[in-house]
Amino acid sequence: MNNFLAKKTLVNLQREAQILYNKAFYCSQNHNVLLTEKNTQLDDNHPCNIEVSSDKGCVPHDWIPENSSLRIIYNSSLFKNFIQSLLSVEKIYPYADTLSSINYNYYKKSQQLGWHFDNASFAISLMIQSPASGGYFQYVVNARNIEKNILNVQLVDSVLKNKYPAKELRIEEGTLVLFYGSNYLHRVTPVTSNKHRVLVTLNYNLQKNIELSENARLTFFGRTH
Ligand SMILES: O=C(O)CCC(=O)C(=O)O
Ligand SMILES: [Fe+2]
Repeated sequence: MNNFLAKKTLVNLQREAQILYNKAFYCSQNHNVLLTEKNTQLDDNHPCNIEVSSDKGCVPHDWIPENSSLRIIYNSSLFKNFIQSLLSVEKIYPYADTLSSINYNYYKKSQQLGWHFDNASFAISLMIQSPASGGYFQYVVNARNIEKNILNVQLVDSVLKNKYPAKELRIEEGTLVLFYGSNYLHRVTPVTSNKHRVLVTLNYNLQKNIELSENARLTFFGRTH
């Protein structure tokens, strides 16, 4: 959804992102598309064992200012109702830990996110600053059906070998993006401009009192609380 943010809000959030920029924790890791440990039952070059790399900076929820527009959007019944009806779910809940609900993500020149499926079933993000070049969001729909425990291994294989024409979004600043992260294979291509990419993820759960695992918090935020 283009122009989800009003121009004035976008400008304020770009300023907020700039102020928080040096609070970001940078993580760089290799992982497979499933974000799991290596499966020793399978070959090293099986698509589920092939490693790709990801590196980005993250500012966790507890750094988001109390009066930030992001908190207003995130907590708003109007916004939550909209998401609930889109997803056809009863209710969505914030994370129970202090770090995981709203996150700023920073991708500097050459940083990227390798091909993966999310653990969370749906992803909601707001583009705050688009890079001048690179940093494109690419995706392949229906590469997995997690509800039925089906993975299209051949499709994943051809995507990883760059033999499949993935769809690409050049997301404009102020755009809200929603996708089924656990069923869409997706990545962010390396940023190639000095202007970095800044994106906010708005993270909810379908159940109450869910925390992101301590391991994941350490990886992405550099601390557990
Ligand atoms: O930055 C994006 O556009 C996507 C982010 C993403 O896929 C993730 O954080 O898992
Ligand atoms: Fe993702």
